[in-house]
Amino acid sequence: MQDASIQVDRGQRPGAEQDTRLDWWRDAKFGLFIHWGLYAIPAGVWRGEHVPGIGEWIMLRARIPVAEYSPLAEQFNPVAFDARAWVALAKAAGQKYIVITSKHHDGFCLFDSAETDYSVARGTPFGRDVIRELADECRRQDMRLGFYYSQTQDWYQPDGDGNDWDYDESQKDFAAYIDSYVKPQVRELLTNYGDVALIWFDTPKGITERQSRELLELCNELQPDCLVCGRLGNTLGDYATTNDNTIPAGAVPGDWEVPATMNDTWGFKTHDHNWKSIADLIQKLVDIVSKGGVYLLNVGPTALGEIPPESVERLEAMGAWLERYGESLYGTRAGPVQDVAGMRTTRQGEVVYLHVFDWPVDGTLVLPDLDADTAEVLGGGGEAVNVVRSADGLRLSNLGGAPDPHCSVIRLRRNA
Ligand code: FHN
Repeated sequence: MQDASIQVDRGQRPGAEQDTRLDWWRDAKFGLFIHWGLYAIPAGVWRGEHVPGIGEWIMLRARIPVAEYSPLAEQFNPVAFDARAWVALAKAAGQKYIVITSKHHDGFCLFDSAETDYSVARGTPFGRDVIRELADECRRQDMRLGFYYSQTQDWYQPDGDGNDWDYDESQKDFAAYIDSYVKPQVRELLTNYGDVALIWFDTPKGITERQSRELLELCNELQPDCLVCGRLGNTLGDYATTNDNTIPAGAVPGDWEVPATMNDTWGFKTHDHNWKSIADLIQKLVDIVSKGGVYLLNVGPTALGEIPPESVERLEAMGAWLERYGESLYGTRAGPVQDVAGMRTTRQGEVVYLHVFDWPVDGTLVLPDLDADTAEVLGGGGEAVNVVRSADGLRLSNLGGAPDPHCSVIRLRRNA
C-alpha cells in the first residue's frame, strides 16, 4: 500500500525498483545532510528580531530584499570550516553518504560557478570552493558525496521562482532561468568535482515535465551512475522522498528516503534548542530502516563553519550504536512483520533482526507472527535464549538485562 506521506510529485519513476545503480544507497541506510549558506550568519535573527520558521528561509520569511541579503556574502568567512573533520564526523556516525547544499533557495552557491559571482569562491572574503574541498576529502576518506540543488526556487536570480518582493512574477522567464542558468550549473557540478553520488533537487513546484526530464537526461548523460532524488519533480527521480521529518506508518515498497532535522531547522538558528534525544534518533533510524527506507539526517553548521556540538554529540552516539549493531541495519530490507508488539524488525536473507526499544524487565518477550528456531541477544551476556513456539506466538525467555539503553537487538534464525 502506498503511504500518503510519499508524495507523488516527490516520487520514483516506474521501474526504478529494479535499477541496480541504487544498490549502494539501498544498503547505506544512513546519510548526512548539510544545510549551509549565508543564512547561517543571521541564524534566524533579522534586525534584532527573531524570524520564526526554518533558518534557511529567513530571506523569504522576512522578505529581505536582495540588496540587503546578498551583502551577507561580504561577511561570510568560515575560518573554522574543516572538510576533513566534517567527513570524519559522518564516518564516525556510521553514515555512508553526504548531501550538501550546493545552492539553496537563497541562490548563494557553495561552489565556484562561472555562471555567477554570488558564491563562496568568488563573492566572499573566504574565497575557497567549499564543494571542492569536501569532494576531495570525501574521496580521501572513501565517502560518497551528493549535491542538494534548488532547481526551481532561486530568490537571487531575477527569473528564478519564489522572490516576489524584488521581482515581478509576471515578468519572469522561468524557462530561460532553467536553460541558461540551472542547466549550466548542473553541468558544472557534474563535471568539475569527480564522481557525484546523487543530485538532491528540491521543491519542484511548477517545473514542467519537460524541464524535469531534460535535467534528468543531463544528469544521466554527464554521470550515468549519479542518482537523482525524486524532488526533481514530475515523478522522474530514481527514488522517492517523504515529506520532511515524516516517517510512514508502515512498510512502503520501492526506494525512499526520510530527510530529517535534529532540531526544528535545517540551516543554523541560534533560537532553536529543540534537540531530539539520542534515543529518539536511534529509534527513528531503526524505525525507518525496518519499513524499507533510508534516513538522511541534517546538520546546520554555524557561520564560522562549526557543526553545532549538540549535533556532534548525537551523531557520535548514533555511530557508537551502529558500531555495535550495524549488522542489523546496513544491507537489510524491511522486516517481515511491522511494529510487532511495539518492536521493529529488519531482514537480511534468512536472518531476522528484532529491535527492542523497551527491554522486558522479566527477560521474556512474546512475538506474534514471528517464527525462529534460535535467538541471540547481540552484545548480550552470552546466555542461551529459550525459544518456544506458543499459541500466542514465539516466546523468548532468559534474555538477561538490556544490552543497550536505547535499542537492543536480537538475531533470529530458522534452522535450514
Ligand atoms: O524548502 C526546503 C527546506 O529549506 C529544506 O531544504 C528541506 C529539506 O528537505 N526541503 C525543502 C522543504 O521541503
